[in-house]
Amino acid sequence: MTAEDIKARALQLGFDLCGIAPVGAHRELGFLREWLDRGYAGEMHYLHRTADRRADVRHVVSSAQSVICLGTIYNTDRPYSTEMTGNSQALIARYAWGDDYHEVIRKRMDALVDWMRGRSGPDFEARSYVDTGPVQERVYAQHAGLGWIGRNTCLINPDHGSWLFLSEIICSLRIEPDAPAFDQCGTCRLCLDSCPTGALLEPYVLDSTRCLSYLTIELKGPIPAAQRDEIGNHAYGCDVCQEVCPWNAQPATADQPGSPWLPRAVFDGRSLADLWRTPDGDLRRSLKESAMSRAGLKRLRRNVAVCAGASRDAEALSALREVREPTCADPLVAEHVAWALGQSDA
Ligand code: B12
Ligand code: SF4
Ligand code: SF4
Repeated sequence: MTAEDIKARALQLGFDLCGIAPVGAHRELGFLREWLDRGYAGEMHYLHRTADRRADVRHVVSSAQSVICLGTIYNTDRPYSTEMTGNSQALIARYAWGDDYHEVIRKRMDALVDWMRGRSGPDFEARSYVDTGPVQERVYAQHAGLGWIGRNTCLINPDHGSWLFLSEIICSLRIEPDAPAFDQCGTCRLCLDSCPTGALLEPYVLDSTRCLSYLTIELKGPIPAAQRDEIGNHAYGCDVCQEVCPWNAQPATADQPGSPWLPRAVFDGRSLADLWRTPDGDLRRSLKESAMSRAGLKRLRRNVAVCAGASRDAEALSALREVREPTCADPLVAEHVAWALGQSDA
């Protein structure tokens, strides 16, 4: 089984990119420790707990020789948040619009591992991850030639842009590696200059505690009061530092019929007011098996409430006053509603 055989099979299974990285002490793996020490992980304690394993995939699979890196395009042809005028739309990061990528991609990887196992000896060992494993996915993807880690810290493929899910199979086979991708950011710094919160402190360095993606998705408790105004109408995640990137100016899309990444109706171009007025039951059904299921309904309502206050959108603020679905009474949500209504009076 050659690298070419594996790549051909990966494309047949629905992956858009496949490359092979060797295991090794790649230079970029070393940045994690300092990043954690500076407090940039915020409350994502799991990153501290697993830092030793993240330093090298051989701490995850001791017999590892190669990392098969896979990229899946999730973009669809909806406008970018940076192209929208006004602030009444509920902005939801495009990775979260469709089905839960963890599940969709896990099935494809399982099929690839089974296929490889059928062609390998009894010593074959493999472990596959999509997003949630103790692996610095972008570093291996860069060393597998899938793209480079840009100044916005995202992996950018020169042909497809950065709207890519990454996943990987760490395996015991010695497979011919690809050449690493090289940095093509040049003199550009659009992402750094456009980030609404200044979370990109310097090229390649992101402080999660200032990133809207962290504040609206990862943070479980209240959003710090001092940061609420910066949320604007970003109701779930943020795409700004990728939308402004020239490599995403003519992005590839996954728009074919039946694509799991097409937006669910509830999240497709809806206003903050519409989203808030949607009954809990409908929201729960739409969140089920979507990428947004992780953060859940309360955090979504918390975010929409903050957006209403931060954007001072009159319709969204009226919706906040009128709608009394059960989750609106949750203490976390209610406190953010009170804050938002306070902004309208200010
Ligand atoms: C924690 C995490 C987050 C955190 C922190 C993000 C971050 N930049 O670290 C938060 C919650 C903020 C986040 C946000 C998002 N995430 Co996220 N996240 C992760 C996760 C679980 C770990 C990332 C990690 O290890 N961070 C630690 C720091 C040290 O890494 P880093 O910032 O990437 O820094 C690297 C480089 O910048 C470089 N570097 C650092 N300093 C320097 C200095 C120099 C000089 C050089 C040359 C290089 C360099 O080396 C570092 C090595 O890792 C990965 C999945 C995984 N297991 O890898 C997904 C992952 C990175 N996220 C992903 C996505 C889609 C997002 C969002 C787009 C979601 C959204 N729309 O809201 C945003 C993008 C924000 C952004 N600009 O990164 C994708 C990215 C796909 C891609 N094309 O890159 C991943 C790979 C998940 C996946 N499997 O698809 N995420
Ligand atoms: S995702 Fe948004 S808030 Fe986070 S670094 Fe990028 S532009 Fe800034
Ligand atoms: S916006 Fe410019 S600097 Fe930022 S990642 Fe894209 S090319 Fe690199």
